[in-house]
Amino acid sequence: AKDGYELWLDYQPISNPQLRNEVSSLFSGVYFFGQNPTFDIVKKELAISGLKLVNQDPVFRTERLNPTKLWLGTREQLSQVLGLQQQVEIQKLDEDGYWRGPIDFQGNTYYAIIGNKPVGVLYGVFDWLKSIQTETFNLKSEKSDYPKVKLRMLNHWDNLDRTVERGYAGFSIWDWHKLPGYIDPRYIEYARANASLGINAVSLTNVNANARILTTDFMKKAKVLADLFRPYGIKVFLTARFSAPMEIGGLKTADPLDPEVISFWKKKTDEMYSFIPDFGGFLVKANSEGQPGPHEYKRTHAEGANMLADALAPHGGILIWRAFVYSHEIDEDRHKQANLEFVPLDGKFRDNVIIQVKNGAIDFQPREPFHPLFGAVKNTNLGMEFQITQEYLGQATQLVYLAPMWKEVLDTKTYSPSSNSTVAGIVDGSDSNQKLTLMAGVSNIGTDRNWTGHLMAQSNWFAFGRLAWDPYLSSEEIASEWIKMTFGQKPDSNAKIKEIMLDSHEAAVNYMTPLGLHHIMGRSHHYGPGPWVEGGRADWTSLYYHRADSLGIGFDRTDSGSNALAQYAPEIANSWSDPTQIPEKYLLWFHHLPWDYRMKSGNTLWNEIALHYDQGVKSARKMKSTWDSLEGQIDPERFSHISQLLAIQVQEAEWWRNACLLYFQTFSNRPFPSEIEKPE
Ligand code: GCW
Repeated sequence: AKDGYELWLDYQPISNPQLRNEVSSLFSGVYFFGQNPTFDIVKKELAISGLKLVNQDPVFRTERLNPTKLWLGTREQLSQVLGLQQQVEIQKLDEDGYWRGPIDFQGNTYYAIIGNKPVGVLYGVFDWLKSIQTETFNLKSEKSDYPKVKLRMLNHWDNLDRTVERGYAGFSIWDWHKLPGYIDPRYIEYARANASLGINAVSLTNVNANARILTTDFMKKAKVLADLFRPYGIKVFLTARFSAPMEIGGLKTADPLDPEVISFWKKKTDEMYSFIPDFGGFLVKANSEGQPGPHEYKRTHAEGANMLADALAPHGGILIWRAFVYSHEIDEDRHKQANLEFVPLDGKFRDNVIIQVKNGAIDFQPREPFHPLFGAVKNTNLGMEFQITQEYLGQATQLVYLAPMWKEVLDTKTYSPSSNSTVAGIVDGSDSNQKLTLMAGVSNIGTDRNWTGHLMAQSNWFAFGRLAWDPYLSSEEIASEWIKMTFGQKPDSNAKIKEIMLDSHEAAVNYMTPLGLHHIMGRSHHYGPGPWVEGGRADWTSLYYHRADSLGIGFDRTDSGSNALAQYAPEIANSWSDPTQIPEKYLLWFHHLPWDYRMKSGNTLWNEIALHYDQGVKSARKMKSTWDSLEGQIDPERFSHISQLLAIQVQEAEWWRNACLLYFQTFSNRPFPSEIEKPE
């Protein structure tokens, strides 16, 4: 049954006869120029794919010359058969890069897949298999590629008891209870899927961390996973709870400048490396949402982070410190807090520290302007944190393809450090010159048979991996790849699936939070509308964010309000301060405007809001009807799974529209435009 367990690695039989012949011939003579654990994995992948694609076991030869057809190895291993020029070209690719293409040698032509390191061979093989699945493989042409970002990382928010914070696909796949003795086969499938995208790092545990993960017993468990993942090129990171010295170390303080605390972390880190010699490092959430941190001891984020970074440095480890910090004491506008705390520390972090910044300043909203830290610091390594799990985007019930949302942020010009800089350029180092680069995605993976709850949410795991590899790919090409790899070569239905995916994010923004509205979801679960949520901590209420009153709606972040806009480069601050110049999709994020404010369309703001909500519902219905038109063209299991979920999505789009419009109408006191379906 097509239940989604195979992800995008469900190699469908090749029907194109020429392609089939070519691939079959390559599988008939495979030669590896060396041996190592990563090549063993490549062999396994060739065995799985050969059988499925061309119904043939690969033949592994011990002789490198004819009748061998497919050559695999590192640049160094192949040096005797490669021209000098070619070796230089391959060496120029990043250490994780690969080259594949035909090589003429002593009168014969071989197809070679070459990496600078064994993992590059693995990446090259996955790319080659993808080209077969997407029918773009050309035996005669060359292809080379390398990742633009160094650390391409999943962040699991998985607790040790297997619950998952903001997880909607079952329990955690890490069975800590049965580790280290029992190895769930799923660990391997997980590593394979990540390696197929080039993901090379995972943080296994929740950023709301439990100090027990740093005890010897748990290190032994984590070691098993690290050993399994190593040949796939994946490094393990763990979250470090800042108060661990008190909780598991018996100390009275966690002050980062205290010698006993320093020595606790040094010993813990050394112990970690005794189990996992290539341990990636720690990921830390500190002084945010009640998590412990250096501020308790009047120390800065830099003092906290550097202390841990120093413990990791002798082992080559990396310390990732999150910029998602907020507390009412710092500023009334939560939007400003990360910059207020981190900009003064620019240049004070060690070289092996990366500050991991969410894509926007509030919190993974359906649409956010980019985080103003990008461009505001010059001497600090910044990494991107995206959320793959759809906390604020219908969770695992709604189909929302997230690549367009991520691309919107990555492509935005920051105008700093230079006038051409973009967020992507800062993240990949091309505009920021930073060497240590990171893109992290908060995982949407769980024990559900299809991994992600909603089968279509697999595309978000996939898209994250692809963008971490290359932030300049387009949402559209990523969608095309994923659809072909997931549903096979069916041009008509694939075009429709792509249309659904590419429309889905704008649809969700329209029926949830159009025109810059944000954080108006139900309290704490963040599912469904809750613009009326009030009471308790101000920045956890909806009124704080939408500020609707009888005069108008929106959060004034210009200089007449919180002036968060001043945290952006002047080019942005100036144009976005003007409601007629700011892209209207961000309007109410930065401006409080009267209900009768005239939009570019000529409509009043109130009518425009209503039209957007209504458009969101219409788009959701269209997604559903387009999908339903595919009945009979998609296997019944996946057809029905997605069709049923889309039916819920339509209902929920109506729920969002009706709830928000009826609620906002109590302030606007205006009728709905006649074109829209009357909310009730
Ligand atoms: O998005 C919010 C979530 C919290 C999460 C926090 C964070 C891990 O609602 O569940 O906690 O962000 O990113 O730290």
